[in-house]
Amino acid sequence: LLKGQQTVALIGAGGGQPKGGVDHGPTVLFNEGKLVSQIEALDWKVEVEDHFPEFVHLKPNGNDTFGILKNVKYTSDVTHKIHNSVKKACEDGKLALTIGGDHSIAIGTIKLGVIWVDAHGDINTAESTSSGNLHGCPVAFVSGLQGPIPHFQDWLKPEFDLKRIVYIGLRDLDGPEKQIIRENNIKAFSMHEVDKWGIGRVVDAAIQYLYQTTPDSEEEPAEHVDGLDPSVAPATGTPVRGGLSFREGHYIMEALHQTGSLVAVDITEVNPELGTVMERETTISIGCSLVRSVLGEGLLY
Ligand code: 6HN
Repeated sequence: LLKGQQTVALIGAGGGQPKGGVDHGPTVLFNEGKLVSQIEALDWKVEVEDHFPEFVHLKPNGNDTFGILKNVKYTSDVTHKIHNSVKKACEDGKLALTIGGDHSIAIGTIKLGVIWVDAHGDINTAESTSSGNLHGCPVAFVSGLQGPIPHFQDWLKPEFDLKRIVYIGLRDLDGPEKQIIRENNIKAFSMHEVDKWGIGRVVDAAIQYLYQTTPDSEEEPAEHVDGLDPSVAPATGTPVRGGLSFREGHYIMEALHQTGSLVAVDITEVNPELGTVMERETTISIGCSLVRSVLGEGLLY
C-alpha cells in the first residue's frame, strides 16, 4: 500500500456478461459478508460507492450487441463509471477496491501495472471470442489489441502497455488467446509454473518483472475469484479445476500488501446465485478474506 493511504474507496460494480447473479457480488459481500466493518476493524476508513443499484435494472436483454459481442453499451456505461471512480480515488490517495461484478469491469479499472490472477486470459477480441461475452475481453480492450468498439470508443483510451501485465494461475485459455499471449510476449505464470516453482517464487518473479517494466513502481493486482480452485471458491460463473489453493490465493494478496506499491485491487466473479447454500457462503467468505489479506491481515510485520 502506498505510504499515507488511510482510506479504502470501496467501489461496487455490476458486470457485462449476460448470465445473472454475478451482479449481486458487491451487495452480498457488503451486506452478508460485512465487508465494510471487516475493513474498518483493520484500521482503515471506508468510503462506499456502490454503482450496482443504479445500473442493475438497466441490464439489456438481447438488443445491445455489436457483432458477436453482447451488452456493449451497458458494459461501456458501467465500466466508464467505475473508471472515473477508480481514477478519482487514486488521485485522492485512497486505495481503490473494486468489487465486481464480472471481469469486464477491468476495462474501467486497469492502471499502471497489473498482476492478473485468473484461470482465464480475458484477452479475446471481437474476432477471437467464441462466446461474445465481454468478461473474456477486457485485456484486449484496454491495450488496443481490440480496435474501436461503439460506446467504448467515446471514452476509453486503449493505452495499457502489455509489458505491464503478469498473469498468475492460467489454466483455461482459448486457442486464439494462447496465440495472442505468445505473439505479444506477455508474461504469464500458468498453474504449471505454480506447481513447478511454488507460489512464493512465482509471486516474487511477477513483482520483480513489474518493477522492471513499470518504472513508476506502482502496481495494481486484480484477483479474480475463479483464479482459485472451485473447491475453495465454488460460486463463480466459469469455474476451472486445478486452480490456486486457499493459501496460495491469500499468499498472493499478502505479498502484494508487502510491496508497499498498491494503488487498486479488484475482486471479481463472485456469483451468489450459483451453487449450494454452503458453496455460496464459502465463496462470499473467501471474497472478504482476500480483501482482508491484501490490507495486511495475517502478516506479523
Ligand atoms: N471470466 N475465454 C472464455 C470467453 O468466453 O471468452 C471464458 C472467459 C471467462 C471470463 O470468467 O471472467
